[in-house]
Amino acid sequence: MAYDSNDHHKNYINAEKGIWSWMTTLDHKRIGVMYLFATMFFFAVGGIFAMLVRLELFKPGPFFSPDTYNKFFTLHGAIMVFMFIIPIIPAALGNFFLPIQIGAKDVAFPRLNLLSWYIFVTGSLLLVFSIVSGGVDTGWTFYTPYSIRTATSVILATLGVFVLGFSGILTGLNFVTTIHKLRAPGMTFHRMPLFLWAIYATAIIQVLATPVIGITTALLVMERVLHIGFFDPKLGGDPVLFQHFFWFYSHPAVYIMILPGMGIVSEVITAFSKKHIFGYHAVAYSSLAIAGISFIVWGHHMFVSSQSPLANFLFSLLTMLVAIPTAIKVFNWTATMYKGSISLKTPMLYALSFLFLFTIGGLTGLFLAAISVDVHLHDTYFIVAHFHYVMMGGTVMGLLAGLHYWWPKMFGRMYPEKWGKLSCALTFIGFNLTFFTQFWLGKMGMPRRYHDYLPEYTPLNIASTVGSWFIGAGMLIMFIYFIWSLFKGKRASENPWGGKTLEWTIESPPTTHNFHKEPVITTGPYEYGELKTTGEA
Ligand code: HEM
Ligand SMILES: [Cu+2]
Repeated sequence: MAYDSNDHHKNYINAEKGIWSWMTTLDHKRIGVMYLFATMFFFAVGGIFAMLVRLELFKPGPFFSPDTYNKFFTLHGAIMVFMFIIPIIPAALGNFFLPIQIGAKDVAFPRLNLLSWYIFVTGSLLLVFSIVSGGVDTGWTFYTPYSIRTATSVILATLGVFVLGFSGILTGLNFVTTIHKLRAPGMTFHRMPLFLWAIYATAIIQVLATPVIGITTALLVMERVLHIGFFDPKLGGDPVLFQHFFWFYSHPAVYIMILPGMGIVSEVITAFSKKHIFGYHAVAYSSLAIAGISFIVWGHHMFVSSQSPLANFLFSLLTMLVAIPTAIKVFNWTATMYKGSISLKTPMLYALSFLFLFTIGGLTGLFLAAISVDVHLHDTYFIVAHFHYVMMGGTVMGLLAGLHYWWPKMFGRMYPEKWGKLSCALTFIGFNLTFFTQFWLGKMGMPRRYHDYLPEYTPLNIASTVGSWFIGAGMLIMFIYFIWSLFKGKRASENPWGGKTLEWTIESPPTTHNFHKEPVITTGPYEYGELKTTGEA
């Protein structure tokens, strides 16, 4: 079945019919769509828990019981991190666009790809089942010794994380192999779209870091079930060891979360500025640099956990290094827009939101990397604000930029532009109301993870909760118009944005084999003709 189809009405969606054809599909695009639906569903579930957390904090005094509150924020965090933000961009959008952007028919191991999806669903079900069987109250970090001693469903939840990890590792392996082996003739590394450099760097972290969380959760389960002392002092273990293991994975994991978002922003900013990206090589290699440095900074989560002053000093210094490749990207995106012909469509609005919010998130990370500041701000709402500015202000905004950008290609239908802008505006305003206030609360000393607070924190908490309603409204509108557009949206042309990467040269939606004949690549990914001003390859 080589490139033989010239029937233009057949595409990957209607090529085969019935639920079974989806459940057994080996098509990377269908698998990407299946990931998209699953992860967006979990985004909604995690979002509902977030609204409940904010509801409790609307005013002092209990609304839910303290125990219920603990379960809400744990499930919110665990679902958002492990079932939404880590998988969604690589597994949904990466799966769909990686093969197309290198001019290939599929990923290197299509069966493994499908298996990864099933593993993902299995892990997610285990985690979801922990909700039904009483919930978990440890926080998404599962810190010991509490996680050894609590009577809640820690075993189910950590098994879920363990299984989900395999899905990520296998997807990462698949992507690294695909990029090395299946690039079309002429598609050199330096002609790859920057989204793929980001996905490549991410895949390397996924393969190298994820086994560590797998082993850590396995040890935790062994300690709970067999009472072997790894982490609990009562059994002769060391709780700080858990923190080392946990962050040895979870700091690199925050780059699993952000790098793909950065990759999307590189695509969207060039496409909507109609300009060659400024500093292609710098942006590409900074992804690899970030991936490398991400492995040697984990101790910045443990400045107050009995680390030696020397270790603290070194981790502080190394953490600050991350800012260099990060700032290189921010600079180059900004320079790309300079004198560009900018069109403020929804994807670009989300990309600009990313730029603005991620910069605040990254800069506050630098504050926290300074030990003397972190000692005061550790475990306060300042931390909550910092990581939401990077994870939601960064990754989620990048994801939504990419989702709107690629929606016409994936489903052959346009989303409604006016509603897109409205939803983006609501989300942006709501986001800042929800989380900027938390920097302030943290600075005033409000601790994180408490179900109640002192009266002096009330006004800012009210503002924060009201902000969460704006976000909720914005996201609800988006969910509705996306589903509406699947059936009623205006038909999309091949290239509604004038993009220059390979996916814009094929039909919307693509055929099962992507290309009618194998493309031969002779130019770089961002050749916007006469507006090309940087003179780079
Ligand atoms: C310039 C880059 C960054 C720097 C310098 C930085 C620095 C830090 C530091 C020092 C902390 C520890 C604060 C404490 O607990 O006392 C921290 C916490 C955190 N950061 Fe970042 N960060 C950066 C980017 C990111 C990114 C890109 C993400 C995610 C996408 C992220 C997610 C988090 C999370 C989730 C926590 C809190 C974890 C927890 O205790 O639950 N950070 N960051
Ligand atoms: Cu970190």
